[in-house]
Amino acid sequence: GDATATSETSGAGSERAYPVRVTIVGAGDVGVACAYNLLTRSVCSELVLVDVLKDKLKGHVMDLQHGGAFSSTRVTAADSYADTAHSTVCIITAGVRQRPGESRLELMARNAELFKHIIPPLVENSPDTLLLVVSNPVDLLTNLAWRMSGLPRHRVIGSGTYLDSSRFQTLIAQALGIDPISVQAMVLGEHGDSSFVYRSGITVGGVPLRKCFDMLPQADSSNGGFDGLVDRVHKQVVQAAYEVIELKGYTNWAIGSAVGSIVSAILQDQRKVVPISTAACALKGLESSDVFLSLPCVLGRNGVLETLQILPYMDEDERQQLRQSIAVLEEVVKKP
Ligand code: 6V0
Repeated sequence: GDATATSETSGAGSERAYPVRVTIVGAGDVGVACAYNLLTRSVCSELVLVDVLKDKLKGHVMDLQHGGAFSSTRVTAADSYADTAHSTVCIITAGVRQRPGESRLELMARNAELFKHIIPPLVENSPDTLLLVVSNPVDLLTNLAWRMSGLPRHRVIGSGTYLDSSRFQTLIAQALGIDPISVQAMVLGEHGDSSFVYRSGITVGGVPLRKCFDMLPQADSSNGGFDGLVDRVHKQVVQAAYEVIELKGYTNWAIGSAVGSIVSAILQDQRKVVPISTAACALKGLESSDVFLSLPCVLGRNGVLETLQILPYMDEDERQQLRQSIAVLEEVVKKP
């Protein structure tokens, strides 16, 4: 780990070094799963948790602190946003969940209201921070957080379809009888119903899956072969959250793993290529778009170092699906 390294200091000319501090706003089921995943990685020296429910916050922080003999990360509960000062990364998992019958737009309105109390004080105390939005609808809220924060675009990201991609890789691997880590695949676009699989880019051990499909242990050439499997698994991915929520009430462990991986990539300047929510205008050909959605990004200490220019490498129907995902998000943004 790199837990004792110092973060960039705020303000030019400042000599003071600060610990590598990561703040998580929202100590609900998702926030706590993110905290636990980060603790086990020992990538930061300090983890600060913020929540409006003070007793629940205190209980979670005490419980996490009691594992102190097994982790080099110190966990604290913030009394106020002043305690989050000089955070290298701020993760936002605060937010209400959808009520039965509530539209995404209505959820957006409620969570947008909440962000007014979160983003300004966070950025005021950590002017050089990177924001990682997890709260849903994640693409719209990442866009909002960027607008409210005044931070450059490359320093505001959303977890986006990184989780969907892991779900996809895992389910494809299960179907083929191989290890998920050996499957490279990206789900892109909106973290939601209009997400799509970058199917021409799916590889197994570096070989395009479309080409090596029949050679894999459990590949079933009936049922539409490669395309049939991709379609079925993508449907399962879109349904995954609804299914888990039906069974246990919420999802948290997989998103916690995804967030742990994103934050490690940032703190260790890994320059890892990940599908995360970013400004679509970074893609040549989409310069006029003002939405955020998931595209493959090179992620490092300064946030999004590069958005991969994949448009020319996409099949025409994939480009169409990307435009469709953008249209869905633009529609919501435009509504008064
Ligand atoms: P939860 O368990 O209700 O936790 C939310 C927490 O936020 C609660 O503890 C609240 O007290 C807290 N909170 C509310 N307002 C504030 C505020 N102003 N300041 C600080 N804290 C506040 O919800 P859960 O943790 O299950 O989900 C949180 C959000 O993550 C929701 O919007 C989910 O929809 C979203 N998810 C996003 C995922 C993704 O892939 N992007 C995955 C799972 C959930």
